[in-house]
Parts: sequence; C-alpha cells; structure tokens
Amino acid sequence: AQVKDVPTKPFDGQKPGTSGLRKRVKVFQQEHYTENFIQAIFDSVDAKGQTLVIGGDGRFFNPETVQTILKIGSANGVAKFIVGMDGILSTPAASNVIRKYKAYGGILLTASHNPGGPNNDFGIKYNVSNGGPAPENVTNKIYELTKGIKSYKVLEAPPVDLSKVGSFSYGPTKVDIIDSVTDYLTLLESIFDFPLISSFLKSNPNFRVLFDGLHGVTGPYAKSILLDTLKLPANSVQNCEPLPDFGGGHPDPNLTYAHSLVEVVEKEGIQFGAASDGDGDRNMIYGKGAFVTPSDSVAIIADWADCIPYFKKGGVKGLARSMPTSGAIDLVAKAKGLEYFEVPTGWKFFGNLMDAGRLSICGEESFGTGSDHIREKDGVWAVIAWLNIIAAANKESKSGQLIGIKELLLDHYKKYGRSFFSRYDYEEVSSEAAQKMVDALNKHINDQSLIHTKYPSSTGEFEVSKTTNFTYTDPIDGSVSKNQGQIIQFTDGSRVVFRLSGTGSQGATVRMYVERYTKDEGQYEKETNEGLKGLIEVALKISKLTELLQREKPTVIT
Ligand code: VG1
Ligand code: CO
Repeated sequence: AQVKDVPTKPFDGQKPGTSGLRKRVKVFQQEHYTENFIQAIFDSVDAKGQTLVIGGDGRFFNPETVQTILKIGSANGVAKFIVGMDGILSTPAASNVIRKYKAYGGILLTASHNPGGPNNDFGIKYNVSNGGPAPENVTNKIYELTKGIKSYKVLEAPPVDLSKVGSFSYGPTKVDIIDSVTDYLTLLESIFDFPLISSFLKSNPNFRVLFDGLHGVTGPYAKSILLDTLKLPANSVQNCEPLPDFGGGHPDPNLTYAHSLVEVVEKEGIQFGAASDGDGDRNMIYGKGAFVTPSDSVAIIADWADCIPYFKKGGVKGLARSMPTSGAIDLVAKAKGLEYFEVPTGWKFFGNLMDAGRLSICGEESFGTGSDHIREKDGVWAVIAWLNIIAAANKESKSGQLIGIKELLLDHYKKYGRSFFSRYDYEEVSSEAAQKMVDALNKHINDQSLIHTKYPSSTGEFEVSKTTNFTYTDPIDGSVSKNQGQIIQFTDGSRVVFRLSGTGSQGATVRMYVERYTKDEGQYEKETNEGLKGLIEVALKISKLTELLQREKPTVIT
C-alpha cells in the first residue's frame, strides 16, 4: 500500500472543548474537515512506532471515522491499532483498554450525551497513555496545528473489516480488533464484591433492578454484567440495543431525558433504577421515590468505600469533585481525615492527582462518578458500586427491613447534613448575550461590588460574603487554568456558580449551579426545588440572567 499526501486548507474553530472536538455531523462531513483534525492529532503527539486504541459510542459517522483514523494513523507511522469490534468501546472501556495494553493513547469517537444521527452531533477526543483525556497543553497544541495545516497523509488501502475479532495487517500497521466488553467485565469483577451482590439479589427477589441504556453504548456491557454475570431476569434492562441515532432520543441520564426509566420505575415501583449516557461515562441512580443527585452519589460511595474490595485492599487515597459540584463529598473527606480537592469542570483534571496516588474517588454534578480504576468517569461502575453498597448495607443491618436507595440517602443526611443542589442550563443562547452576562459578573467580582449586599427572597434574606472567578493550580504539575467559573457565596454557606459550557456544538450554553446546605432534619425529605427556591430567585436577580439572555426559563433543570 502507498502513502499519499493530500493538500488541504485549515478550518476555523477546531478547538477541543471540555471533552474533545464536538460539532454537528454535517460539519465533520465536509471534505477534509475530519482528516485535518486527525492529522493535527498525529502531528501533536508523535505516535510513530506506537500502539493506539480506537473506540466510539457507535453513533452515526463512527464507522467512517474509524477508517479515516486507520488510514491517516498508518500513514503517520502508527505501529499498531487496537480497535473495539465495529469501532465500539464505551468511554470507560476505552480508558481501560489503553491502560491494560499499555497503549500510547487513544482516539474516542463520541459526543457523549448529545443526540446522534445525520443532523445531530459527533465528536473526536484524544486520550493519553494514562487512559485519560489529553491535558490542555496537548489539546491547545492540536488546535494550533489545525490553524496552519497544509496537507495530511493517507494510506491508500481498502477499508478494514471491523466486524471480526482478530489480528490483521493493514499496510505496515497491525490492527487488533477486540471484543468491546470482555476487558471491561474483567475489570469490574476485580473491583466489586460480585458474590455479595449476587447473594443479596438472590435472597431479595422483590428488590427489582432496572438499567436503561437509552440506546447508547452501554447496552452490551449492562447485559453482560447484570444478566449474564449477576443472573438478573431479562426485564432488568431496557433500551440496551445501541443505535446510531440513539432511537431519536437524547441519551442523557437525568430526570428530563431519561423519562423512559423514570416512567417504568414509578409505575412498577422499582427499588433500583439506573441509566447511562451515549458513551457510557455518566450515570443516574433513581429508585421509586428516591432520586440521588450526583453530588450525593459520589459522597455516599466515598463514605461506603470500605465495602468495595478494590478500596478495602488499596485504601482510599483522597477524594475530589469538580468546582460546581456540591460540597457533600468534602464533608466525608473531613470526617475520614482524607485529603480532598476541588478541580475545574471536566474529567481531565482528576488524572494528575490519580497518577500521583493522591486521589481515589471523585465526581461531577453532571452525572459523572468514578475512581482511579481508570481515568474517565464510569457509568456502569457507579451502578455496580451502588448495588455493592446496598448489598453490604443490608448484610450489616439487623433491623430486618430492606435498605434501599432512600434509606441510604436519609442515613447519609442524618450523618452529614444535606446539600440541596440543582443546575439550570440555558442552551444555545447567543454568544454575545452570554458574554455580556459573563462580563457583568466579572466586573462585580473585580470591583467587589456585591460584597455585603443583601437580597430578600421568598425564603428569607441572602447576604453575599465572597465573589471569585475560579482559578485552579494543578498541585502536581503546577499548570494554571483560569476563568473556570464565577462563584457567588453567601453568609449562610450557600453558593451560586455561573459557567459557560465547553461541550456545546452550537451557540453558547450558560450553566447556573445553586447549592444550599442544611442540618435541619425537617428538610431532609424536601423536594430540591423547594429547598433552593429563594436562592434561585436571588441568583437570577444578581446575574440579571433573564434580561440579558432573553430567556424566561432554562432549557433543562437537573
Ligand atoms: C459537561 C459537564 C462536565 C463534563 C463534560 C463532559 O461539560 O458539565 O461536568 O465533564 O460535559 O461530559 P460543559 O463544559 O458542557 O459544562 V461527557 O459525559 O460529555 O464526556
Ligand atoms: Co458521556
């Protein structure tokens, strides 16, 4: 096979965001667009003679892009590709494969929870050898190179058949097609107490489990673990056939988009419901009458870590959350005397801490939970972690009453207090309007003009105590990330955070995060929106959001 140089011209805006380059499929389908970005990756990371992993969430344009990567990668001297069968690997499974086979890095094809199909989104993300998303110095370099690209290299060879497991030659390059699920199943079996979970499920046949794959990539993973390994009945999974357009849905595990799960859980009174997103790194835990916010979820997993063999053996080294995530996990860290960290939004910031042996369990409010078993958040891991905890809690309990999600939540609040938390998203607003709001807030932060101002609300008065724009200095490599979100704190410990999304494919998305902590037991069973009512009024007032964005209501509330 021959290598050919193809002349090209740069495209604007090939800047990776919070989690890779995400655009409409139509944008990626423009002649040379995808090729340019992939060549820029190879020019940035020098993968000559190395092994790279390729996988994706199976969305529309995934198979074509795998072939593009093989062609350009081989022409750029990659020695070996490890590819998930049919080009499919969940994001956590890909992270595991990179680590397990000591690959140099990997290319993940996903736009996560964004809808798929010819008129929706696609994405390309580069991960480094620790299995985690490339740090900002790498993504910045890729972006710089896209701006000056003049040509890309391709191997002239017929496409590789991705449908058969095995080793193949592709020009000078070796291609290993692997089963998408096996390595991941082996990994989870080494982490959790499967015999304990099994025996709990067996002795409590009325404790029903329902996992909803939302037609994303996790279907085969969930079937293998819940049905084949834990021997649950077939009706314990739904929407577990991956589809290139996710069945027309929005594969995002939250109360708005995972309505298929919520409906069945409520109607059939299912104790344990869960869902994952398009690429399998997010999760939602939701039982009858009991929704676990992701901020609480990671705190509870951290609190119960000892019942999970992986942590019992290796110990818990430290805890962390992204800045907008509620402080529930901080309280667990303090109680256990563990080190804890607050990092910017996006999983890439956890990796350095994990590699340095200072972080074991972490999470984000955006339905991301995980640990140092890999370097991505992990939806199915979180689901099995909860089953492991429930099984352990019931084994310990002497009351004879079944302990489910709700009981665990209330117990946690009794021990640590409760952090009400909610996020309001204003999607696809105009970039200028969003910028105006950011500028106005920055002005307040710079001249400190909000400090000590008081705001009445329907649930009492709030007084501003502190305003900051979040800057993070990585404790391991000293790199500094600025402008990571604007924080307004109040004297009662509540806070509001504003941030612009870095994963949107069009316009700007403003996120408003609200958090209020209470130790008043009378509030532990309250609805979140009630607990946050006054604070939300104040947040909207201070930011003048409705006026500046011209939006009466958020597009999504989580
Ligand atoms: C969002 C979330 C963030 C998450 C990121 C990727 O980013 O807020 O917490 O890490 O998506 O998640 P942003 O910049 O839009 O707020 V996923 O599941 O797309 O890999
Ligand atoms: Co995702």
